[in-house]
Amino acid sequence: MNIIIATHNQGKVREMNFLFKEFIPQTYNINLLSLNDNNYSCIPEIVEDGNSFKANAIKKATLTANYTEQIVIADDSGLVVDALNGEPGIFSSRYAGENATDEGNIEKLLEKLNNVPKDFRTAHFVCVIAIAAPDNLIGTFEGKCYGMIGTEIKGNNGFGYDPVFIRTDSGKTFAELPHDVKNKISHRARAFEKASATIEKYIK
Ligand code: ITT
Repeated sequence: MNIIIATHNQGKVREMNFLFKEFIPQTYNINLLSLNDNNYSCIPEIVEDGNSFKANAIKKATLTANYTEQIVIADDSGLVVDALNGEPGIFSSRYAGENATDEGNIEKLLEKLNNVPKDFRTAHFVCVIAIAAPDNLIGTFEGKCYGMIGTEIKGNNGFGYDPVFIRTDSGKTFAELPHDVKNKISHRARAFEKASATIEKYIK
C-alpha cells in the first residue's frame, strides 16, 4: 500500500521512514512516497498561509490527499524560541527569506540571539502531523521537544536547526546525536507515536 508524505523536505522524509519502521509493524508492507517522487512532482505548490502549525499541516494533508487520491501524512513543524517571542515558529523554513537555506536561517537566529545569555536561550520544537484521505481529514497529532539554542553550530546529522538545538540532558545538539537517538525523543517522534494507532487503523 502507498502512503504519501506530503513534503519536499528530505530531512523529514528520512525521519518519517525511520519512524514508520519504529512504530508500524513491518508486516503491513507500506510503500512510503514523498512529493519528491516523480509521480507527484506535478502537484501544485501548497501555499502555507495558515496561522498555526495545525492549520498548515491540515492544509498540506487534505489538498495532497484530494490531488493524489491516496492516504497522506503531512508534517508541519518548526522551532519556537522564548527570547524571540516564539520566532521563527511557523516561519521556520523561511526565516531568512523565501529561498532561505538551513545555514541562512541558523545565521539569522544566532544573530538575533547574539546578546541573549545562556539561561534565556530556551526553545522547543513543535511538530503537528495531519493524516488525510480524499475528502476526509482523519486526525492531527502534536509533539514537542524542549532544549536550548547554542551559540555556534555543532554536528553534521539531521537538518534544519539541529546544529544549534541543544538537549540539556546530554548537552549535545540534535546534529551531534545519532539519528536513532534524535528519532526517539524528537517532536516528530512524539507526534508520530500518538498518530501510529490511527495510521495502523487505516492501513489494515
Ligand atoms: P514541507 O512544507 O515541504 O514539509 P518545509 O521544510 O517547508 O517542508 P515546514 O514548513 O514544516 O516544512 O517547516 C519546517 C522547518 O522547521 C524546517 O524547514 C526546519 O527549518 C525546521 N524544523 C522542523 N523540524 C525540524 C527538526 O527535526 N530539526 C531541525 N529543524 C526542524
